Amino acid sequence: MDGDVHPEVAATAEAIESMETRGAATIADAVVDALATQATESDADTPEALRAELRAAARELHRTRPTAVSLPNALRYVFNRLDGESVLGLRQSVVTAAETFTAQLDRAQADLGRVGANRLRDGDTVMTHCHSTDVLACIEAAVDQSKELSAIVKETRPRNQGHITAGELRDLGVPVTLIVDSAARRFLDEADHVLVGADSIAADGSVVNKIGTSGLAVCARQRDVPVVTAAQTIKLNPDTLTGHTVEIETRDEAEVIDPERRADIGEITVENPAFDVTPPRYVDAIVTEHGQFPPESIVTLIRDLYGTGTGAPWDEEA
Ligand code: RUB
Repeated sequence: MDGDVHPEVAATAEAIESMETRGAATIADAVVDALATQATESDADTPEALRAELRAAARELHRTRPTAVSLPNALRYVFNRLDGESVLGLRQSVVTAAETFTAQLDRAQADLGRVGANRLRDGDTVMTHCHSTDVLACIEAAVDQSKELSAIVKETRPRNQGHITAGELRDLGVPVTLIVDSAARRFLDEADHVLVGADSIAADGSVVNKIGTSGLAVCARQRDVPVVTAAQTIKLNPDTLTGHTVEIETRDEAEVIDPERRADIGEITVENPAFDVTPPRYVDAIVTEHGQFPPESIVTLIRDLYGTGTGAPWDEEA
């Protein structure tokens, strides 16, 4: 029988569900913290009872954003390290795993940034799509190395996250040219790199990222502009090793068109997929905290980091 879920775990789940806690790394961090709280605050008097509580807590957390790959990756990290014949030992294994995970996460973006910065030369122009903190980390590291860069920033309809990117690049002192998405091909001739983030990376090296990434990548390939994806390894999707596909979230159609305007137009269908899939042949490199990889070789990194066993250990009775 499953044990009680600590109120802080429930609060964390609620914050992720409402997107108050958002972003791959932030979600992952919150999830391992919540498991550590469950372990340390538990009244369980046997290891079996504590394991049941941890599974219940993980299920509560997992149901919030089942398609955010960093969430199950963080849960698996802790569950794969559960160890101990006593309550005390088991509790300590959760706390140690959570601390190690968080410490790795804190280092990952800075390490990734330095790898990505090595690709950028003084005087280069990068084209960006959407808003990715991993991409910004690469540019920031290059700026720290005294490289002068400029940026062409796609506004990224429908939510215009390009505006956030533009502001953050200006804070770094990088000159920014903001363009509408449909001007991307026109401006690719002035770009030395296309730099995008990822929400998820599949075992075949496909990159799931903000809608419009794949069209940009195809145009960039036609123009011989290298496409680089900056993605911490918590974005790697081990489920895709076993043939699972990545679910693409769709968002409210009101993001695309104002409901009144839509009513004026008459009977139409509006689609608003949040992400698209860029096949590996259009991606030159995936930059991670472990180095840069051709997309076709990312499967090896996924196996090294996550093993071949995926599944959901929090659903098991053992
Ligand atoms: C954001 C988006 C970003 C990735 C990577 O889309 O597609 O490129 O999430 O971001 P949305 P990061 O704003 O709709 O979530 O590098 O910060 O993890």
